[in-house]
Amino acid sequence: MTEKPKVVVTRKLPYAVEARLQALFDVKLNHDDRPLSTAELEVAMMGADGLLPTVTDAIDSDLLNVKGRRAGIVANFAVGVNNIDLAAAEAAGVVVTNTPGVLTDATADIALTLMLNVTRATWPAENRLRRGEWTGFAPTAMLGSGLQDKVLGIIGMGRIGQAVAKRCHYGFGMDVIYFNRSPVADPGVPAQAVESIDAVMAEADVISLHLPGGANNDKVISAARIALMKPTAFLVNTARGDVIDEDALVAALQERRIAGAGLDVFYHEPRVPEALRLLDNVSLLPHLGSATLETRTAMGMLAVDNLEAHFAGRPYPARVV
Ligand code: 8YV
Repeated sequence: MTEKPKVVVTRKLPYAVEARLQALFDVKLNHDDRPLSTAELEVAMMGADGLLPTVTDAIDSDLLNVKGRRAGIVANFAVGVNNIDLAAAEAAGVVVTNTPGVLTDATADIALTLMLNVTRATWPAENRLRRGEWTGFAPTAMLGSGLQDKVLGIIGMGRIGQAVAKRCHYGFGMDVIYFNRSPVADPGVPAQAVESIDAVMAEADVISLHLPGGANNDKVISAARIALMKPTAFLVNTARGDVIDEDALVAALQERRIAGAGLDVFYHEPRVPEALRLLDNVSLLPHLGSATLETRTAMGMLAVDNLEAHFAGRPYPARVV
């Protein structure tokens, strides 16, 4: 009997995924579910044929070039690959795969959750109720803003951007504008492409970000761009924290230069600035975009499909490098 390929899994995964991994590979599971140290990741790269990391594992050039590296594939448990140095992977001849498609709906749902939370100001209202401070119905108290007929601006009209646009247009009667760096043949929803990020920032009532993180988009939503927003506009981010200049956003929110923000991702996760946590015009979630059992299972299964294809020499379902 030929030996099974050895795979290291950096975090605890849904049961069905771990069961399949165990059936297919000689697998080291991480049941403590604590992030591996750099030294542990190095050992994994040297001793295993493949690695199944999450976005919290930094797969950098040192790791990809560690002396005696055996791993030929990094099958990321995420659609985002900003935790991996792709150029270094390519140079080192390491295959990188991801999990697109399967988390589109779950992430779009969280964007809508944040959008509704922040436009309807549900958090301060619920907080008031929980503190026992609700004194009863009042016609002018705790008023939010409606979404109907407002302009949704999408920055990054890929799968998740389109899924958010569909929900907002067909579900809430919003008009959609978007910016995408390359033309989108069919956004799947009536939507108007605009020429720049600045145009979205200036024209939209609710802006939802769906662009990749990493060096190319670092703080692309800059202080200057935040300053273009209407004072009545809201910003929603379910993409990556590093696409926003977080300090500039906090300042704009504190000074009420914009109406509010809904954030699922942060610049230095899991650290969320205290200044942000103290604001009542924000809704904050701890990176829940793909956090359903169904979605995390589907992500794991796709990562396993990628590993299986690698070791069988078949085409990869989702290869990035
Ligand atoms: C993941 C995500 O759950 O896929 C992504 O890019 O941001 C989330 O869906 C998370 O990154 C864990 O790897």
